[in-house]
Amino acid sequence: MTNHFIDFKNTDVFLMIGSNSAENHPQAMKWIMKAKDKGAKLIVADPRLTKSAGLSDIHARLRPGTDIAFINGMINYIIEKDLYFKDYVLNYTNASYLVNPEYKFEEGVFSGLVETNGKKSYKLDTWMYQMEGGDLAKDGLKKENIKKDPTLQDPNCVFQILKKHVSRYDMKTVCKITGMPEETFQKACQLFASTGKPDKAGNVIYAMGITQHTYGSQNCRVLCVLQLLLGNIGIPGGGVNAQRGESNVQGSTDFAMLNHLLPGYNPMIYASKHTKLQDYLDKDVPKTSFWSNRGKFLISMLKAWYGNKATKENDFCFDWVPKHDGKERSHMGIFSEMSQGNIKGMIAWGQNPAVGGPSAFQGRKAMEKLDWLVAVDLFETETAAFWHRPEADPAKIQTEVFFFPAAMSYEKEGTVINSGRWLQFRYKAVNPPGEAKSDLWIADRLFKAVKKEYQSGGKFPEPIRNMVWNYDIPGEDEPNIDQVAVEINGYDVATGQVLPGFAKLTADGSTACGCWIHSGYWAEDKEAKTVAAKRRLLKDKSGLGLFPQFAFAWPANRRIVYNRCSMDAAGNPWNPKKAPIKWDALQGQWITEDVPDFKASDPAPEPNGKPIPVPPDKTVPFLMLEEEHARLFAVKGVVDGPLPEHYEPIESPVKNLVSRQQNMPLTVRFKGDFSKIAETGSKEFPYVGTTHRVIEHYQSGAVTRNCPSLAEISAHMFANISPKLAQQIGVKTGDDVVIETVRGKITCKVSVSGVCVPLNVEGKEVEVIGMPWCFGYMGIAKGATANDLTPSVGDPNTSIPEYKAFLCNIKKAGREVS
Ligand SMILES: Nc1nc2c(c(=O)[nH]1)N[C@H]1C(S)=C(S)[C@@H](COP(=O)(O)OP(=O)(O)OC[C@H]3O[C@@H](n4cnc5c(=O)[nH]c(N)nc54)[C@H](O)[C@@H]3O)O[C@H]1N2
Ligand SMILES: Nc1nc2c(c(=O)[nH]1)N[C@H]1C(S)=C(S)[C@@H](COP(=O)(O)OP(=O)(O)OC[C@H]3O[C@@H](n4cnc5c(=O)[nH]c(N)nc54)[C@H](O)[C@@H]3O)O[C@H]1N2
Ligand SMILES: [Mo]
Repeated sequence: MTNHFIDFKNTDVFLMIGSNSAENHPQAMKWIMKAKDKGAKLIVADPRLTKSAGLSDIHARLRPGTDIAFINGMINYIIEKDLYFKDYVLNYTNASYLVNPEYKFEEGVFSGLVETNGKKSYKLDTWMYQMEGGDLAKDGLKKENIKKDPTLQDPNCVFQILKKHVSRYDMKTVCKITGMPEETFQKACQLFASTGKPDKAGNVIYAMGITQHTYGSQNCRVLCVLQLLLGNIGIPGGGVNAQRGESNVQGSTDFAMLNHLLPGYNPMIYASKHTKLQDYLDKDVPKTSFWSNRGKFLISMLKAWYGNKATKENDFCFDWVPKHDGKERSHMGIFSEMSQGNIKGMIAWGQNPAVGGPSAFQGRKAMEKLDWLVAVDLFETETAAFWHRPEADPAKIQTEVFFFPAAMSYEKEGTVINSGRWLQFRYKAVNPPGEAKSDLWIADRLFKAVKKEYQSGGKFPEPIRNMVWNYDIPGEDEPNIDQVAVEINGYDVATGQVLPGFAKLTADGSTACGCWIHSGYWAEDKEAKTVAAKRRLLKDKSGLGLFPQFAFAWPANRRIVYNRCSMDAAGNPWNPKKAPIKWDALQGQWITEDVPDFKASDPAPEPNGKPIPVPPDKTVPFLMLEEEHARLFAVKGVVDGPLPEHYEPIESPVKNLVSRQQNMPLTVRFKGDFSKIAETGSKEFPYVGTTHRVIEHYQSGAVTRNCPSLAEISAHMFANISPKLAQQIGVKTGDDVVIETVRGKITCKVSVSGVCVPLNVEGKEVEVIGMPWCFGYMGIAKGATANDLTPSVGDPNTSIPEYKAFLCNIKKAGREVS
């Protein structure tokens, strides 16, 4: 999130899109309702009438997978009616930048599309700016060197390119694609566009309805473009706010539980391009902007991992880090390899892919190819139990399965990071039952056992033997969690002293830091008499809900990122009533309630001298980007297009109306067991299926389906269908139905209500079927797994699967599915 939950109270209009906060993020909903009590309005864009939609002012019902059409249409409305925030757009975005005249967009395809060895990708050179002066290779995207047209009239300027691009998304076209009534579309546009004024805040809240598509990243991008045009980023009550998932999923991505990242969102090291440290510094450390510090973060991370062994002479042991081989190593990539017998063993640590993964039926079959499986979990999940699942013959499965019982979050201490980037330490409430141990304990013993094996040799023992691993407390069973925290936070190598924040990190090996963005969370707050992550001071001087001494918000305890944009160029707040920061021109100083997201002062010229304030005209709005202006047009950063464009989901009932390019050209696809896709407009599978969560169950349901009370109140797998479809197939609520896709079929109960209704898409009625994906064959409440139906195709930037839109058929159980 750019902002945070409490900040929602400052919002005037919410656009909740592809997120059902009332069920899945009740704390967010609490603050939304507080804002609503003060007159805020809520738009919910969702194919289903969710609990959130039930609380909305406008329910913008749309067909799954058509969000880009909807939002591009809204952007077109805003530009046509001149409702964008001009000062903001001109001063804080790249609207005025001129783009290479070779840039082209034709029939859904951007210039630069190439195909090598059957794999499509974009060459990015035609998406680049026109440069004047400077040397792109040497200076990077320095904004002074980029040609601009501040009148925004040049046909090659970003604003005109965007305007032309979205002009194809007129109301009629958008409504035909999305199935949204014109009146609803117009009302939603009007209401959200009203936040393009300096004193109004519009807030975009999104989640899995946006990301789980083959163009999920572009779905997120289009929301950013919208918010930039309305001047809604960096302001209280504004922002683009991803409602993250499991309570600590923010923490897991911060720590790079993703195959293409290192901790703190540094790019992964690739065998093909990084043979030595200098390659990384040359190729992946930008020449300008804040990220020019990346080398300090990487080297400090290597020091944290390899300690005294990491020296300048040996590239800080850069060579010891395992290198990515450039292949598809996401969840789907791994399961595809597994199905081909290329993976010997798997540790399923706090995950349940037998229920949660796409094409789960094929996924469970792939697991049979493993020699061994370790499950670290609270319960015997469907994954741990895959070898005795209903459809399998245990006698034929050779996989050796180990189960490590783990402690639940309340049974151990540690930090959890929420969607608002707050790191909060939690104490243990109760002891874990039986033999269950904390995940840290399990990791500690596992590492020590592996290290022991390497004492007698091994292929490449140095990184294992020399890894810093100093978490023992004499006489104690549990490893020293404080020591882990110090390593993550960063310390001075010579003195061992905890660092106050990432500004102190160096590239010379004198500092160590496991995850630079968290640096500062373990620093002492003298007033609170504890470290930042443990403090709970309820002080909110601004009244904006910033609570700067409650927990720690990464980076640098900043509560609202890009907060330079909450003021005009001269440092006057757009909305004086809601001002986290302002420039006091008389005194020549910044008055700050939040940590400035810009360089507010220069270091003192002499020891003990006061820092010198940097005046407003010397500050930049988006210091994380090389050009320091936000990208309406993305010259880099995404691989699949500089502007968001509507494509159909891989499985769709209709042809793409805006171009001849039916699908995202770079879609990640798989062969063999994971390749099955229904054809466009399939007669066999005429309905659009989508999956969602329910308040009673958590994720794959391992935790909640094992909880007797929750298992009782939500005991059955079901599908929501419209009354019209129910009549057509002859069912009523509670009947059993069979739902089938090209990949498999499931049997479940049907729920007939107005949650799903047919949508009028391109002149024909399209039925939507909604299914929760939380059921499986273990636990107290059992039910069919929706993921047996979902396709294994993914977004080219993130490889996230397309869980939210696919083709299916439905029949009353007992009748043949044709
Ligand atoms: N009770 C409960 N809370 C949870 C979880 C849980 O399992 N149970 N899971 C946690 C996790 S890990 C996550 S990631 C979050 C997820 O939180 P959400 O994203 O809110 O969860 P979903 O219900 O999967 O999807 C949200 C909505 O997207 C809609 N949708 C489907 N397709 C589309 C589309 O193409 N466009 C649009 N605009 N909407 C679409 C669905 O109808 C659904 O209402 O929730 C977290 N919180
Ligand atoms: N069709 C469809 N599929 C989806 C989604 C969707 O919207 N639609 N959403 C996707 C999303 S957003 C997500 S996040 C994934 C989730 O997919 P998974 O992560 O595979 O599913 P979970 O059920 O969250 O699995 C977490 C497991 O961790 C265990 N656990 C809980 N606490 C602890 C602990 O402290 N230590 C250990 N070791 N174990 C613990 C639980 O018992 C559970 O078995 O599913 C994805 N799958
Ligand atoms: Mo998630």
